[in-house]
Amino acid sequence: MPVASCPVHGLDADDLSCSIREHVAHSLGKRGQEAGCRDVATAMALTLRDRLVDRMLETRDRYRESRAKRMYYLSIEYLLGRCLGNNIYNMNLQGEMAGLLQSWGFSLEEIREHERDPALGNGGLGRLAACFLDSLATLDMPGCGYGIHYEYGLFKQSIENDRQVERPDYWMAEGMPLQLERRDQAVIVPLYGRVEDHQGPDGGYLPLWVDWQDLVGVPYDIPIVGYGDRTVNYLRLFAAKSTDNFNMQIFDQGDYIKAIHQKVYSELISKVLYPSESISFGKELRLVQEFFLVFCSIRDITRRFLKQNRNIEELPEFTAIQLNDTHPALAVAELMRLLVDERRVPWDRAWNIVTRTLAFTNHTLMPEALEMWSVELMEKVLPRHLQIIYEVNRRFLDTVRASGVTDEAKIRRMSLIDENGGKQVRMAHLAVVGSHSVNGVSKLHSELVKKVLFPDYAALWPGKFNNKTNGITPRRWLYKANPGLSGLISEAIGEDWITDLDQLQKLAPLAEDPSFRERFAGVKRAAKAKLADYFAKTTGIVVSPDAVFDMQAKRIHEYKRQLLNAMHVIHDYLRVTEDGYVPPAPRVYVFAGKAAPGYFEAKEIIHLICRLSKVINADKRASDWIKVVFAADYRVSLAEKLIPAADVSEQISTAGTEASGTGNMKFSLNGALTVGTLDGANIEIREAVGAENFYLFGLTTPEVERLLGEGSYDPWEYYRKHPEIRRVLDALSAGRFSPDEPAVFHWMFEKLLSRNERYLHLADFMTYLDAHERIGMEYANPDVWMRKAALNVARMGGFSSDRTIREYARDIWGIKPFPPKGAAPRA
Ligand code: T68
Repeated sequence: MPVASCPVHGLDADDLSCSIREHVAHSLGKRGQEAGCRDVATAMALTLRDRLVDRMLETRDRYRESRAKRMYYLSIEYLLGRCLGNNIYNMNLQGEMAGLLQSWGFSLEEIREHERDPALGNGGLGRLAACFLDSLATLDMPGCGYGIHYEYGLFKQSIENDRQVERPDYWMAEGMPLQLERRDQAVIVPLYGRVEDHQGPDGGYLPLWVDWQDLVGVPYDIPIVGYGDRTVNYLRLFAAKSTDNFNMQIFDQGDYIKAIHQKVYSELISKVLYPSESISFGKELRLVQEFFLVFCSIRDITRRFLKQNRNIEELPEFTAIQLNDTHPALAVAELMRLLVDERRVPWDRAWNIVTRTLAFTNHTLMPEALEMWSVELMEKVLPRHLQIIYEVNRRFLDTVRASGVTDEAKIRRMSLIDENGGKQVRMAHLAVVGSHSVNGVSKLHSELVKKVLFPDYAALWPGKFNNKTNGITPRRWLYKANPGLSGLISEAIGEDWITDLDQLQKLAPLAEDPSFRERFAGVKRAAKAKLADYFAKTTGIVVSPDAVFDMQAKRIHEYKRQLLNAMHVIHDYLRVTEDGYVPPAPRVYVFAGKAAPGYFEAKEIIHLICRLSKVINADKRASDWIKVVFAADYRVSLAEKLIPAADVSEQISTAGTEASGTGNMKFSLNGALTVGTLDGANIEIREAVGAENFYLFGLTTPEVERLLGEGSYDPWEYYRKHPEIRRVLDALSAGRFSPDEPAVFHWMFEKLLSRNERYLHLADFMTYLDAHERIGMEYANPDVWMRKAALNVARMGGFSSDRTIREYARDIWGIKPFPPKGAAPRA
């Protein structure tokens, strides 16, 4: 039919008002006066969606006409956070929307609180993917995301009897007005079955994957608008549905029930996000999820490519695919299968296409997180892919041997198949061998990827390995989350920083200006007062905005060392209550984060923090000086409340364990000072903001490696030598914070004093105390403190995800910006 001739939806207040009221009437079926907050929020989202879809079609045409090379980001997780506010800010409609809402008796903030966070991710990896989508669209780059449309996102956390309780997160309970269902582009996904050997029409070997079961992947598109509303890309999430083959012959009730079971199983595939970010799961359903993502995405990508280009051999000229960790690493085998089996491309040429298209990012060094799948399971679920992996391995090991390697131990180490015990496919090796680029996510991490994870590969292909230090989008993490600070910045240096974060440097001279510092301090205090209200409302705990807000917000994990922080809290408390110590400034210790449901130690760390909060907040001798808050259900929208109010950011992982960290960047960009180790991106943050504006402590990575390597770590030595350590550990083990269950934290005492305590808490404890001494002293002098805080903001420009995306685009993807006609490319 002819193209719609109605005008593109307008963006002025009258158009918006008209459209919102239209949606209340015709999409929600309500009269204006019946519409409550939730209805208004939905109608606003639909109103914006109309405009986003116009712009999305325009963007698609623009890319098509320029035959742009595209990048597809494959990630099993996306932590988008709420979309409504973000879209409003990126479209610069906050003034219009706030005005309209006010005239109807609502506020933008209360409306935004009605949106559920889509929490389709665990932590840093999923949030990074979301920041990248924002930057790609802002930079007008042809890049979109592929993922899974989980029905249940990451569990909701509440605290009951001082312990974490998990509840399902049915995030679409109120619908997801922003998404577009694309049933017409559904994909049929084969699984299980077996391979039969046949001869193809060309006489060559033709393996046939037969007797497979199928399910359907239905795409849902979420528009991703860049800042300034110039480009709208999208995130495509696939939901698993059963095929409609119910009209098959059913002979008896048993067959019918079996068929229904099959349907239930199909729909299980996208039912729930696995709730851990640090262990590999080894579960069949997870393997099926990974394949489901890969199959649907590769199908979609090649279908799209073939629509514009007949010659599949040109795929790498027009397509880049980034694998976000190993979860989508089956893409190597699936793209090979599609090329070799379906399109009959000879193996060598197919391999060339695959390796020029794919690139891989590693996000962890933790051995327990490295994915391996048993050969047995893979043979059951993906028989043809297993064959392909074996063939890739055979050819790869031949080339290794041909390059002169004779050391069989080395060949075994490099193999895609681990044969120490039951045979397993090493997904990281598959990803490295099948990609033209392998990157880590901070300078230190990228070095360790070469040295610790893949030394043999790095020797074989030194040019393949590179670094792309993570970044965060300044739109969500400063412009929208912290309107106070962002207003102050724009007043001082204009608005260009929003898309060119290096402009923040212009604030550096202002850090020397007492009147600017005063305004800066005022903004921080206002954010703290607002958070204090939130705490009072949600936890009943009353805190003073004049205290130091000291925060650790991230997943709970032993390597991140929330326990080190908790030990410091105990130390502080005992000093005040037993030694009569008077601190230079009161402190509020804020903790937030979820523990994987099966991770006992992490859950007990939450339990300890909640007990500390109860005991300390109720103790009159301490409560003027120390408060402890555990902010439940950490998620993107809570991060947006916490971060603007932080004075101190705790980035205290054992050196060499945190790949990068991105929370560290968000806090520092919002004017918190970091207390941190030389780990991940902390190192680069410290270089950028200046050593004098960062509280460093702890062992370095080589020192950690030495202690662990030699097995010479002796925690008892620290215990004997330092009365501070003794006092804290003895209090823990004596049940001081758990009088009803006196032995409940004893395991911590034992573990912290065990020779194989991998995270070396006691080795770093005394220098950690020193760093906090300095923090206390310097905070008490607002001139000194606010200068440091302002310099942190001024010098964080390099940590914009725009910078990261430009580096990926230039070094790995070979994609360029395609701004709309007449618009200048971003700086
Ligand atoms: C994080 N990894 C790193 N993993 O821990 C963090 N893992 O240092 C880094 O800044 C961030 O990635 C971004 O690069 C994760 O978040 C996961 O979430 C994850 C999920 C499933 C399985 C394994």
